[in-house]
Amino acid sequence: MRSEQSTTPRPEDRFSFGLWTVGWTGVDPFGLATRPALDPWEYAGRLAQLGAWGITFHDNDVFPFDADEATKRARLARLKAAADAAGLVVEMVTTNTFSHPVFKDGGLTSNDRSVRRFGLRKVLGAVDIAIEMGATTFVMWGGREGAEYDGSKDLHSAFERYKEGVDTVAAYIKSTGADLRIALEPKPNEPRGDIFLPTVGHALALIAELDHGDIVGLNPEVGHEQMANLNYTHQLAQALWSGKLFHIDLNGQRGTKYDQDLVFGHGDLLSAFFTVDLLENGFAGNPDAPRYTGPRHFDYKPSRTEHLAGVWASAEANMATYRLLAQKARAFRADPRVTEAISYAGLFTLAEPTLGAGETLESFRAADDGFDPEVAGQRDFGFVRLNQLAIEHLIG
Ligand SMILES: [Mn+2]
Repeated sequence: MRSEQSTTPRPEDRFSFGLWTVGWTGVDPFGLATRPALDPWEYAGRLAQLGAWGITFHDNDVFPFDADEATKRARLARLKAAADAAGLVVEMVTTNTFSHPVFKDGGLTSNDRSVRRFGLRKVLGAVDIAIEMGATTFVMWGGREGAEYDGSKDLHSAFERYKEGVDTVAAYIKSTGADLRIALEPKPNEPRGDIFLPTVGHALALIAELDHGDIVGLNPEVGHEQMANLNYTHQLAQALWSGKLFHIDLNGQRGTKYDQDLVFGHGDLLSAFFTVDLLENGFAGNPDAPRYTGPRHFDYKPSRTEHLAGVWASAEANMATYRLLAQKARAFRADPRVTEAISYAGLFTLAEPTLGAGETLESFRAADDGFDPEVAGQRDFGFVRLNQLAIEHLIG
């Protein structure tokens, strides 16, 4: 039963928003701004009124690229004071290494070494801000780290420089003793033709090569994975399994097209249901498996057709949709028909190791399990019935 109570956000939901989300004025490659720009503390205050628990920002969401030190300090202090007064947590800070023309070929992997040195200093400066704000996650989205032309980069050197950059930032964070971890955010393309670390899997592979990879994990975004035609819930699952799901960016995307940044659930709703099911209920066949415990962070854009009333309505829509899906996912798991269907489908037996405890490879290969492939081939898994139960809970 839908009620006002059921969609009202609560602090324990830990909903957070980037200031650049509600702060997007609607500028796109084809059109001018459709809304006025407010000050960052105005967005923060409004998000708190709507029931958000936290905010996040890029350095240049708060002060201009060319701001002097006094301006930076004044604007950061004003935002922090507004957040504190509203009871908002600044849970994540990140760096803008994509807007200014200097970053047109990347911040950490530009072919121009002087740009890389400038970019790395800017990222380290944002780490200082993150620590000052008490943030626990530092996102690195390398939106301009990439290429349009295969001949324009020595790709081996590009990966070396990406590793050097992330390792330098991670080592600096460790040297400060701050409770802060890096979360890499994969994206396949846009703004570059091909962005390095296009998917969760690519980012995990880079992390495995780092000297300081222990404090480096992932910030997977719904739309970024779906732009690559990948299954977002699977990407979250593998990051969790790897102990690397540090942060999430929730939004909506409809298939393999430009980055839409729709409200969460306004793209692939069934995928959003199973994403929330994983986040709220954990893995269905293995209650002891790792769970995501971080904020529910939204990285969306209010469509440029909306004015300010629509901006606030769309921010509320993210939280309401999440809460509705969480209620439905809980009801789904509590349904005895679902428990039976999950068991019938074999999810619990997948948790059992394939080899027996202490079983040697020699005895395993010689063993006669009495297995009959013709009989096993006739097994019915009931996956469709299980999926239909999800549909019934989702739209019923
Ligand atoms: Mn994002």
